[in-house]
Amino acid sequence: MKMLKTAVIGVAASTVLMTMNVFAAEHTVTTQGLKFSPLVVKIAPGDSVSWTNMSTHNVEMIEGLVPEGAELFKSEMSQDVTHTFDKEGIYIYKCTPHIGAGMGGAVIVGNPTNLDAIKAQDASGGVGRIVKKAIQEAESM
Ligand SMILES: [Cu+2]
Repeated sequence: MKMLKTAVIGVAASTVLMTMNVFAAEHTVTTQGLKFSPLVVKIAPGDSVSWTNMSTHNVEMIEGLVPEGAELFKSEMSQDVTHTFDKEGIYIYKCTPHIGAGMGGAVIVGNPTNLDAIKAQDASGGVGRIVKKAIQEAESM
């Protein structure tokens, strides 16, 4: 009887998880030296990205380089972190202490709805190089 009860609870729990997000996937970005790899990840709305090996790093979304109305997510230093992206568009982020060395990356969620807005920002330096890569990826979709 105990086994049956456990099985019933198990089925109920997995049904809840499936109802929440049937197709959600989790993607991983790993730091290698002062780089995020992969530099650009393409995901579907509702998917998550996990940043790992964050020894002396963090993730900070850059104002004006995320979809309008999207949260300006910033993670704790030196902590692995997972973030779920619901709003479509391109998100450019930096590692706060290492953006001078060009450490940052991009997440493209669904369609790159804010491509024109990001081009209009005319970002330069370390951020500019990340933006250029993200635009290349977005235009090849
Ligand atoms: Cu860093």
